[in-house]
Amino acid sequence: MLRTSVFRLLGRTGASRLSLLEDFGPRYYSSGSLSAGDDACDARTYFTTPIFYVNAAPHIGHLYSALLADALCRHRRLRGPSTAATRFSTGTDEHGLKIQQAAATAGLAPTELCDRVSEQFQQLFQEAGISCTDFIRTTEARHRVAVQHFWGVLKSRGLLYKGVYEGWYCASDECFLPEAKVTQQPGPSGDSFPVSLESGHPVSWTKEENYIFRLSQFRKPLQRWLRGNPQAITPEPFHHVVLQWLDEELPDLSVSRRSSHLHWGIPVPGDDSQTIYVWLDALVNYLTVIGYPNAEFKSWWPATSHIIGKDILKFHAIYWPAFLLGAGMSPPQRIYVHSHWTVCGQKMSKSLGNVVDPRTCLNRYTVDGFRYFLLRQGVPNWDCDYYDEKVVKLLNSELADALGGLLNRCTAKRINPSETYPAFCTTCFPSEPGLVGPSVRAQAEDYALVSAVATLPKQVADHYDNFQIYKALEAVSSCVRQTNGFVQRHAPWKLNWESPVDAPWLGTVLHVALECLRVFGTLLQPVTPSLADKLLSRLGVSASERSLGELYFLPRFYGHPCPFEGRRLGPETGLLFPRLDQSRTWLVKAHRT
Ligand code: ME8
Repeated sequence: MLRTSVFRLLGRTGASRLSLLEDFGPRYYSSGSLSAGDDACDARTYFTTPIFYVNAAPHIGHLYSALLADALCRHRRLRGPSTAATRFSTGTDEHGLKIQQAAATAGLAPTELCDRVSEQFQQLFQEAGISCTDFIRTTEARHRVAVQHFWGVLKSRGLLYKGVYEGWYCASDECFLPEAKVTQQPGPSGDSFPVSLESGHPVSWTKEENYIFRLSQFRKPLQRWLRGNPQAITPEPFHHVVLQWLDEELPDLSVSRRSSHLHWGIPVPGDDSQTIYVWLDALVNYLTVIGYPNAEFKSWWPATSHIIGKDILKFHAIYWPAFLLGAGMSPPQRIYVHSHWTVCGQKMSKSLGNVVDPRTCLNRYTVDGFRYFLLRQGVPNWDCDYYDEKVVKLLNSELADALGGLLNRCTAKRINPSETYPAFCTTCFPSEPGLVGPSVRAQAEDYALVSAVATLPKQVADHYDNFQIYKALEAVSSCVRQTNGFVQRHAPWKLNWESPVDAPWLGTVLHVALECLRVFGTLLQPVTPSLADKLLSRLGVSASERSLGELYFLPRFYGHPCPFEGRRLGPETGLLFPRLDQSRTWLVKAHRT
């Protein structure tokens, strides 16, 4: 649609055409709505990942959660106006029965286990380039203060009462389950034991006097919130699921456990015989990070985007907004939900021995390679299957061959001996398509390429807004293919710099291809930061020219000066992404045996 409109615009003649280009051209090709002046971008945004349980080492699913948040946050920063407008937190969830039991099984004090595994998450995230501004551990003193304060607010508003809770509890998922969500599973010796229908984890019967939260009061307010904010939960199917849950009965929720049973947690203020329910404790981390209960937290709340996996949707989309409403606060602005990674068709689990270690993957496929793979192949709406052959195939075809090959073709010394950004010739490639003349060389497909790349930043931003990062990468990849087709079609290696006829067109072909590469490099920064840096540095694009607000694609085509024309290319001539050897694909097979 945009392509048609720009052609309509370009189709006008004479002075009016020029003034229209002045008025509208730059907005069209500079990804106008993505730039610094944009209202949405002036506002602050606070991105969060879930905080990760420390009962076991991180796996690729955890890294995926963090990468999605990282890419969203980096993309938001690219839109400007300044990185100070974003905050990005992650951390570890260290209390509760699950951790208490894991420490006992490992023969460790809970603090020892927490320190050890929390450190593994921090190391992984550092290695993977997760650009978080905050890392929180729920065992920190600041968090205890925040949770106990939040509890006090709920109590003072009459939302907590003492009552007897009787029912199933799943320690692995740290949740209560109604009878209908429990089934019997046959054990190895023929006897059966009760498990959660959803997760398959064992459950046990509990009967305790606890503090209970009046969750049932919040069914209607939650429905109103979701119906009034259709984008609150993205992708849409998850929004729909939550509304369906809210059509059912919403019983009150037990929010504490007897301390004699659960000692590893935050005590209920004024009642040491009870420990605060780990999910209430964990969810408040999002407030602790931004300074709650001090008033400073208000500058970041509720401008919050939570990134979560589908298994913890109920906690974030029902319990958390209900707690917040109960405390007199607004629910978070957005909840982005993703699905899970399976391995060779199976759920990842310690007992199956198929857990994929993300640090091994980062070493094997490089940080940028593995980031690209997870974000390009991970689809939020459905589970995705991991196996090594898939990684090698994708990275070789899209990063090494298509993108790396394109860069190499346009910058290699034999084709670009002056190693500069060549000039664009408006006579060879006039802005009006369909012109004929002896020096006109551009063809219809070339105009299609320019139009596709010009609209790419907006398309990518829309995909980010809809939490479809894989579609953003698919769109970039498709434009890379189109650009390779452009270079192939005009075979610059057959043109001669010495010929006055060939030279302007040869320069134009390279100029257009480099401009496309500049757009790809800019748009890939949130996903493959080092690779994008290498690409942009090779093109001679300085650090201050890499934001979306600065992305004036192919200005010469639109009648504007191009700051890159004649500029020297960067000195780094190495491969952008080295091809991977198929024989490196034994990681998952090794796990399977
Ligand atoms: O749930 N594929 O922590 P967690 C993709 N502590 N994502 C996966 C996955 C997989 N195979 N397995 C897990 C918790 N995840 C709580 C959160 S937040 C206040 C408290 C994702 O370590 C999962 O969906 O079990 C979740 O988003 C995240 O990893 C943390 O899971």
